[in-house]
Amino acid sequence: MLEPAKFSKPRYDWTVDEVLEILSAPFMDLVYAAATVHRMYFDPDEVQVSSLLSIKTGACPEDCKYCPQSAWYKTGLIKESLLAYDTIMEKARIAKSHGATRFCMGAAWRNPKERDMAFILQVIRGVKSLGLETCMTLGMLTKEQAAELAGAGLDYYNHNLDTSPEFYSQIITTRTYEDRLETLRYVRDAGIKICCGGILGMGETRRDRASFLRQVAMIKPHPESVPINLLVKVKGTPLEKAPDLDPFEFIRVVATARLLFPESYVRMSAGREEMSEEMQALCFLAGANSIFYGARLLTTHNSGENRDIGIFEKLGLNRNEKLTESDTDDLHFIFEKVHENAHRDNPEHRGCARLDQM
Ligand code: SAM
Ligand code: DTB
Ligand code: SF4
Repeated sequence: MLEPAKFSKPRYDWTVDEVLEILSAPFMDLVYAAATVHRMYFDPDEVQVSSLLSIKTGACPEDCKYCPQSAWYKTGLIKESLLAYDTIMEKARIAKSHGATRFCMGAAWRNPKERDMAFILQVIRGVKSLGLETCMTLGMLTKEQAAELAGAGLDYYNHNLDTSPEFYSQIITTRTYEDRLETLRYVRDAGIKICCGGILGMGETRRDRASFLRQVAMIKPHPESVPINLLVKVKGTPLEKAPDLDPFEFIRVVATARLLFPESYVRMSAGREEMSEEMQALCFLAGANSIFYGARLLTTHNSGENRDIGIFEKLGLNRNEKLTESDTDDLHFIFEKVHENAHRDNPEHRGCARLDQM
């Protein structure tokens, strides 16, 4: 039997075998222990809600085999240069007015260029002035860039280890695991909170999943936020035909993450569109307490907002929040409008396929 009290304090010295043992415990035992530990630090009826925006889309030089934004694969994605400041602010305002407390911005870069930094810092200050927490994911950083982001008040930096060190080279060859760890060190040293997790369902073994979790758990102190993504299989990427992951395996990883990271937010990140309501409920029970809310993730569909409201209502989550169905209809409409305008304003996008669909 897993003893919940053994997980009440963060540990940084787990071995892969120990994590594998937790991950492989009888399912009910594992979920019960995770739910118990969840209650030690969090209100189990509260789920943190973040909103995600791609501020620079596609044409990324990295070869991450899961990613629709990599320039190496033909995914039909329309690339977009950096969005305008006003467009980003408009989307942040909408996200806030509809219940998001954190605004996460992603750029399809290997790393930010020096010439882009002033703009990025302006965006951080602007979004923060709305009273939102800010999160960015821009790729690898130098020590100096991390300090600049911290100076502008960035709250979180998302940089995922993605998988185990053993499996990593089958997924990405253009940067190393150590590169990722180095950026995470710079982020932490600069005083920015870390959001660091990975992707499940890329063909990795259970041992890889244990080894990945252990790597994240060696970051001291633990990342404040641990996103667990289920691979979104995008046509044209090398992983488009990856075998489906058993939903119970995903829940096991969420529960194990809750046990290893008792004080951190564990986010059910990409892939919720493919998950049943019951599976998501089990993830919440097993300690997931953060989601992305909104029509889109970065470039792919998110789980529908109306569906999320339904799940929240059925489970009695966030009872004091103001997410209503009419709100989300507005939200969806406004998001589409903003996106359409962003396209029309950009000469490169006139006549592009996405405009025709709008
Ligand atoms: N380029 C930056 C980087 O890689 O750090 C930031 C953006 S990148 C899209 C952010 C994260 O999204 C990746 O680390 C990966 O974990 C996740 N991601 C990308 N494509 C995904 C997919 N198809 N399914 C699930 N997660 C994905
Ligand atoms: C994270 O771990 N997942 C988010 C966020 N961090 C930036 C991104 C998910 C991307 C899913 C594929 C897409 O929409 O392009
Ligand atoms: Fe580029 Fe990030 Fe996608 Fe990798 S995950 S291809 S670095 S956008």
